[in-house]
Amino acid sequence: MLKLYGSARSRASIVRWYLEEIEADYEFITLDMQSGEHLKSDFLEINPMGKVPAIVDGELKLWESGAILLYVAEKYGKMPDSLEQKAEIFQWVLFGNATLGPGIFVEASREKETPRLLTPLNQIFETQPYLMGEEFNVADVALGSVLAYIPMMLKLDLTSYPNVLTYIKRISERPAFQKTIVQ
Ligand SMILES: N[C@@H](CCC(=O)N[C@@H](CS)C(=O)NCC(=O)O)C(=O)O
Repeated sequence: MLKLYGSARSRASIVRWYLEEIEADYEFITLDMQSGEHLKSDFLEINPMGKVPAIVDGELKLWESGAILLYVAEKYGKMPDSLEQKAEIFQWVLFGNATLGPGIFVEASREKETPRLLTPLNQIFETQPYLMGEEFNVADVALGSVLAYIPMMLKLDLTSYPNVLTYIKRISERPAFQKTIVQ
């Protein structure tokens, strides 16, 4: 069974959210990060960077939430068959983790990046309920978790982006989100 390593308030919740969405069998292994369990040799053998989330699935040890989400979607969840459609999912997962997250959560870039990044997202959600159209997929977990963490963690006024707010509400109401994303 797939083992997911993390702690309650960590990015492991994002992977958990997706595992619950697809009703995958997994074991959640809680590391005591306060006492530095993630920096001890047992865990460093899984992720030498000493960060969570990480998974062990058979022989595979994998870390970085985006890479884990894409692997899990391909193996246990739902991925389109065509490379072009897959590539669009890769794009959104990487954008969420590498551009949107740092753009908004790193204070130095927040003021400049928030309107640049949220305006086009607001336009996308004006015409469709999910990132890639009518159907929720793993890209919504990667990008949606970044968006959903904004009101939880920052005092940022999102009223200029009403469709983004509606999207955050829509994904937050999903049972798997409620079960896994700690508020
Ligand atoms: N980009 C990584 C970030 C991983 C990360 O920074 N995880 C934090 C918890 S949310 C962590 O393990 N911090 C412990 C540390 O840096 O010592 C991902 O998305 O997996």
